[in-house]
Amino acid sequence: MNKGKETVWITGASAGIGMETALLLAETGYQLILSSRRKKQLEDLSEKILRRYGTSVQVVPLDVTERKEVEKAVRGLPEDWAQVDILINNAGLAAGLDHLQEGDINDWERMIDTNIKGLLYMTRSLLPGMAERGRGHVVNLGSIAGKEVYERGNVYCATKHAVDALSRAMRIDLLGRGIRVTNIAPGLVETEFSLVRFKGDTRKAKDPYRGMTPLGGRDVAEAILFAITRPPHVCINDLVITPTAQANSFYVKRNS
Ligand code: 8X3
Repeated sequence: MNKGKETVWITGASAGIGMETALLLAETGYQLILSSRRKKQLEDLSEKILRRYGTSVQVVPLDVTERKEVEKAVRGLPEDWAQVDILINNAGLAAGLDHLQEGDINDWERMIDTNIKGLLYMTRSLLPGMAERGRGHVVNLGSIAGKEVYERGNVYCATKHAVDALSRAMRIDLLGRGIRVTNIAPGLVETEFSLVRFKGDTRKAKDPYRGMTPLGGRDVAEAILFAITRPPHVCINDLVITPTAQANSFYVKRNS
């Protein structure tokens, strides 16, 4: 399958789901703009893509929580890359797992700034171009935490509920503009996610995946590829993806 030269901008591309999506989409023939705060990792990924697939990507180091930086990055795209067909709002994180009354307000702000405001800054900057061209696709990385609320998930769950709500809102506001909006809601995916949530505590970070086979970033990347390769009249609204050993946020079958 070769989709030719559609341009895709992936945020949070330096690791996990973002990185796997970048590799899969490069292999499929998309032209990629890759963003993350981590310039070195992006450059390594860009070299790997060039080596493997002979495709050069546009590396845009960017903190999506910085509104002015986002606007400048979009304005500063080279002419050949300026028509972004698909935006994959992947940058996001969970920080902390505490009861609300003990929560760290800095954690809350990081999650709200990245998961909600960062997604909005990117989307607001790229949608006018898509609307003008009458075509485009926004893929938002939600979560099963955007479908249910679990103990200690409070603010993280709230941000992912916001992503879910914004995906639905975009589909309404963009109706008739030829722009598709897909919400991807994964369950347990083994990436840096847990290490970030538990602030580098490797023992705690392994616990959610204990005695079961979680999803990998590639599993989610494949679902994203499915959504963006549907014919233009088909919009995949919402994909909830869990490991077979997970029914929802509350039920996980473990071997030990
Ligand atoms: C990640 C899934 O279950 O850790 O968004 O909230 S979960």
